[in-house]
Formats: sequence, structure tokens, C-alpha cells
Amino acid sequence: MDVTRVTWKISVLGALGAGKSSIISRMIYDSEGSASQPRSIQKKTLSISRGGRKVMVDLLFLELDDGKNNEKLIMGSNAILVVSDLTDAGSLRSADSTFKIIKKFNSKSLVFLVATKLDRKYEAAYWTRELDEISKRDDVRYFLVSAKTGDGVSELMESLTSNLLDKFLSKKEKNA
Ligand SMILES: Nc1nc2c(ncn2[C@@H]2O[C@H](COP(=O)(O)OP(=O)(O)OP(=O)(O)O)[C@@H](O)[C@H]2O)c(=O)[nH]1
Ligand SMILES: [Mg+2]
Repeated sequence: MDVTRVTWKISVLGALGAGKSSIISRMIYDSEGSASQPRSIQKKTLSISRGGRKVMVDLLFLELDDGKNNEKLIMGSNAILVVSDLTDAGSLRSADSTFKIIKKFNSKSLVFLVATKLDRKYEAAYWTRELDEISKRDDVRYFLVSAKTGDGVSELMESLTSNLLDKFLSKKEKNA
């Protein structure tokens, strides 16, 4: 079987305390993890098979402060996950302005809105109406997830990796 290796950089942005570290832990270890882990690059390796081709993927997760000063790093990543906290309306406004910055830089990255803390939905400060609005306006897909219970995380991972794989394979074909 044809084996290809790729590395994808995933920037994780979002307001203070939105749940960035927790969702990274959940995506990498499928556990709640410790939210107090120092900011650093964290790696997850996975193998995807598609059409007789095997792709070994290194996902590099990078937790960053919103926008400012990190533009080069952020715009150069394959995907940007903007995390908002369902119990904090301010975190959604902050995500909205982050999307505007991303657009301004004309980034080619895949951009997702990750609305987290779904396990606390009874305290939600916004819901699908607001998310649908932002999703339309900023042209991003959104996911409802919980780092605590793991709800929605496999759908997020699946969309992230299959979208990046599509991009990667179509680019490879163009260059072939
Ligand atoms: N109930 C619940 N709490 C969560 C969830 N995700 C994160 N938290 C809590 O929210 C707080 C902040 O989570 P972090 O993952 O540290 O958030 P962060 O965005 O990395 O925070 P900073 O790096 O300080 O900006 C912690 O107390 C977490 O335990 C979730 O899905 N559900
Ligand atoms: Mg953090």
C-alpha cells in the first residue's frame, strides 16, 4: 500500500478560560486531562486509509492567545480551531472578532468554531440560533462539544481530519 506521511498544524484560539487546553487534551488523549498544562505544542499521530492509500498524520496542536502577535503562526497553520464557551457570551463575541482577523489575512487554513462545555448546556448563554448566525456570517462550520464528557469530539476530529485530507490529496493531484 502507498504510504504517505503528513504533518498538519492546528492552531487553537479562544478567550481566556474558554476551554482550549481541555479540548486539546480530549482530542489527543480522549481524557479530561489537566487544564493546567503549560502551553506548548502537543502531538497526536494517527493513520487514515482512503482509496488504497494510507496516510500517517502528525497533528500538532498549538494553543495560542487570540490573534495579535501570533498572526504568522496562525495563518500558516493547516487548521484554526476557535474555541468559545457556551456559558460565556463574551467568548462568542471574541470568536466572532477572531474570524474577522482571520478573514483579513486571507488565510487558506480550515477554520472551525468549537463551542465547548456542552455538558453545561442548561447554563448556556447562547445556542444554535446565535451559532447559526455566526456560522453564516463568518462562513465557518461549528461543533458543539464537551471536553468533560467527550460529546461531539469524535465528529469534530472526523471533520477536521477528513477535510484536511481532502485538501491535501487535491493539492497532491494538482502537483502530480
Ligand atoms: N464543565 C466543563 N468544564 C470545562 C470544559 N472544558 C473546560 N472546562 C473548564 O473550564 C476551565 C478552563 O478550561 P481550560 O481548558 O484551562 O481553558 P483555556 O482556554 O485553556 O484557559 P486559558 O489557557 O487559561 O486561557 C477549567 O476549569 C476547565 O475544567 C467542559 O467541556 N465542560
Ligand atoms: Mg489553556
